[in-house]
This record gives sequence, structure tokens and C-alpha cells, in this order.
Amino acid sequence: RLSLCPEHFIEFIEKRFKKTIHKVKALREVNKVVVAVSGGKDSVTLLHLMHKVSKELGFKIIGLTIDLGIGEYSIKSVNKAIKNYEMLGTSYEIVDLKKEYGFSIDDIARYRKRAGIRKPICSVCGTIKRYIMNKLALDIGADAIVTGHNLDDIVYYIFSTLYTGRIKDLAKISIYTPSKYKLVAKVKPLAYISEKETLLYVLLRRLPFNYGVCPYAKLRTFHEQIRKTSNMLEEKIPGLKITYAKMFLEKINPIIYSHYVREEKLKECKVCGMPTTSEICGFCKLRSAMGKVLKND
Ligand code: Q46
Ligand code: ZN
Repeated sequence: RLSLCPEHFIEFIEKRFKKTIHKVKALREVNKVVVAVSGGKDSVTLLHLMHKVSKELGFKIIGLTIDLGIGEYSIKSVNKAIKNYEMLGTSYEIVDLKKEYGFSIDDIARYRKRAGIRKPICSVCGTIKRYIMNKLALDIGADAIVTGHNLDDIVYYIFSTLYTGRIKDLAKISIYTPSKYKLVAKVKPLAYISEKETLLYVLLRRLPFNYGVCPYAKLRTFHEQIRKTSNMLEEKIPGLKITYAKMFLEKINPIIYSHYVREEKLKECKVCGMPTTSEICGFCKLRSAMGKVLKND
């Protein structure tokens, strides 16, 4: 409900960001942190805020951008991410999915059915991103990975897991996931900052970002409906989204987590050595299925 001038809005966002980090005690005693940067408004905001916090708390950040191979959208996203790294003088890694692993997200969209992949594109894309983030963090010995999930994403996860009755997934929603056997800790420091606020932040600070939308995002119709509905409610009841997310993450989640989540035993994937609950990890299965289809094409 605040009316702020540009300067105080920027200050307000920075304060909220730091407050979240201190609250979840996530970035204490870390030396190296991977910042996942797609080049969109959320991750560009994340990078600039993390850059500031890393100087104050004394740790090193390494940007990670994955070139997913989604036509023009990926070209623009990677370029914007690099512009921001160079602006800040941050070290970074670009992982080209096609060059590194032989397939792109566009290949998945085209050959998904032939490869026997039943999951929606965005769900496959999520698996790929999580795998690459964790692999890089392990390879360089990072203590944590921070991602640009914002308040709207958190509200959506809560709503969709509740709606579909995925209680374990609901219980796992959190701002901070500690590390366990070869899975590097994950932090979502933008959890209490909305997408409208990250957009304002990058615009007011005149930061380069890709304002385009991934062409596959339109396939997420349920996601879009929830987004529209929660924004409509927010207009009528300002502050609803943040109250909803805070109540869930801070009051309800700790109770249901201890009740529903049992520690799964992780082991090394027989192909790549990364952590998995089965013999071969989801990423290797996907890579092998895509490899076969692309070889025969
Ligand atoms: S990049 Fe990947 Fe998103 Fe595009 S394919 Fe879906 S998940 S929409 S954040
Ligand atoms: Zn594997």
C-alpha cells in the first residue's frame, strides 16, 4: 500500500531482499554462490541484488546462464545476461544445452512424443535446469545456488500443489533447501518480491533484460489462469499475495513438512554420477531418449 518515489522504491526492494536472506539464515558462512541468470527481469534483479549482498557479506558469486536453444528467445536472453555480468564484472559460465548435451528445448518440443517423453515441455525444462545448476555448483565447489523464483511463482506453487493434492510437493515449497548428498543448497531470495516489483526494479535502474516471453510459456494455461486470478485478487486486497505466501512458508509449511516429508535415500546415477533416487537419473534418461531420436532423424 506504499506510494514510493523511484529512489525509495529501489531502497525498499533491496531492504526486503536482505531481510529475506537474513531471515532464512541461508547465506551465512558461504564462500561461493551460483546465481542462476536467464536474462529476464527476475534473474537480472536477483543478480544485481546478490552482487550487492555478496560484497557486504564477503562471498563470491558466479553467474550461470543456460542456453536452452529456444530460438530467438534464447539468443536474446543469453545476450542480456552477459551484458549484466559485464556491467558488474561478475565471473560467469554459459552452458549451451545443444553443444554440451546434444539436444535443445526446441528439439524436445519437436520430438518429445517420438522420444516417449510424456511430461510437458516446461516440466522437462525444469529438470534440465535443476540438473545443470547442481552440476555446475558441484563442479566448482559452490555452497549454494540462488534462483529468481518470485512471489508470484511461490503463490502459484502453493495453489497448484493444493489443487492437485500433491501434499509432499506442497510441503517441500520453501525459500531455503539445505544441501544433502551431492545436492547443493538452494535459495529463493525473491520469494517475497512480486514480478511486478522486479519489472519496476529493472526499469527504474535501467538494467538490460529480455522483455520477451518464452514461446512455450503459453502452453501453461493453468499457470496463466492462476496468475491472472491472483493479480485480480491482489488489486482488490493489496498485500494478499505476500500475506498468503508468508503465512504458508512460515507457519504452515514447517508443520506439514515434518508430517509428510520423509528423507529419500539418494545414490549416484550409474551414468553421470549425479544424485538420484533411482539407478539412472531423470536427466540421463532424457538425454538417452533424445539421443536415439535425433540420431535416427
Ligand atoms: S524457459 Fe523452460 Fe520456462 Fe520456456 S520452456 Fe517453459 S520452463 S516457459 S521459465
Ligand atoms: Zn545421470
